[in-house]
Amino acid sequence: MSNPKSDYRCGFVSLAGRSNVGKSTLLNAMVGEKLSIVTHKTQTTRFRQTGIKTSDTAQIIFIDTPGLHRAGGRGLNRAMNRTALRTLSEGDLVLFVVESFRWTAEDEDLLAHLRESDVPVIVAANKIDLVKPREELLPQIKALAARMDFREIVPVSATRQTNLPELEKVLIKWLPKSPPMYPEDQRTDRDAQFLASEFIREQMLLRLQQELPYGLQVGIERFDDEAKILHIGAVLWVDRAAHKSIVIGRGGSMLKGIGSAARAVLEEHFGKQVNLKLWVKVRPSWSDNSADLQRFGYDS
Ligand SMILES: Nc1nc2c(ncn2[C@@H]2O[C@H](COP(=O)(O)OP(=O)(O)OP(=O)(O)O)[C@@H](O)[C@H]2O)c(=O)[nH]1
Ligand SMILES: [Mg+2]
Repeated sequence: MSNPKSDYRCGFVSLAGRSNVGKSTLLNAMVGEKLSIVTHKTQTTRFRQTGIKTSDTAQIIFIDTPGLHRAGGRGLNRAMNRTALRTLSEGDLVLFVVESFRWTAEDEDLLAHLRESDVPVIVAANKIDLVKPREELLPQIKALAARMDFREIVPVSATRQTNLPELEKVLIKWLPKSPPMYPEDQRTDRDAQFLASEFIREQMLLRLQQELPYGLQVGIERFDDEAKILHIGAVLWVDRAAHKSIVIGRGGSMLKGIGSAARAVLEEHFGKQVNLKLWVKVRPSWSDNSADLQRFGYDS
């Protein structure tokens, strides 16, 4: 690392918040690279993901988590909530992401956990681009400040990239003094196969309707990185036999659409031609089976 100065700061920032507030969007915007998948649907993030931002003065390691949620008693929901809550105590700081204009019972659930923890909490009041008129923002921030003794509250818009340098400054201020933990050019600690499976799952979430996405899982079976072409073979798991034909679609059209969109994203990310092969398989009720959950990499 080029900067051996003793006042260098480095640490882990856990992103916490209910589903859909914009945690993953914020991670990508802060790191400047798409590492965590984003959709308009709830419960998009299912696994812990990291994003590393390195500058001359600090290295911030963001940990993205599944949104804490009340819905559903399936093993999958419990596993996701476990990941979310465990990550809270893992960080040097918690970045509590909320929608600046909306406070719900699930925000309140998370607040109860944050009150009990010793980790300093900074709030990112996100989606300020949706606050209209703009004068509404100040009372919203005041209402947030009254909920807990947060270290700081920073209004931001992750999609418009508003106020992100300010947020970065605040985070660095609260990080411990430490040399960097990762090489300067490393953006995440997850491997290429994990990213590939997530990019494929993102395209399925975007294309499939309603309940179906929650029973989807992607398993990488082949990942051969040759000089000019990357061969990826993946199984798209569904948890009900009836869902298999939906994912394949009429004459294979849905699967083709998922495949070509995913291939474009993968080629962009890996910077080379991708040969992508997808299969659909049924694993009945995997989302409520602890052995299957473990096999797919969920918190058991
Ligand atoms: N208008 C607006 N939309 C945003 C902003 N940040 C995120 N979004 C949108 O909010 C939706 C959810 O974003 P995500 O980043 O997937 O939210 P998340 O908190 O990671 O959600 P889970 O992974 O389900 O917990 C997406 O449609 C984003 O485009 C923002 O600053 N402004
Ligand atoms: Mg997310």
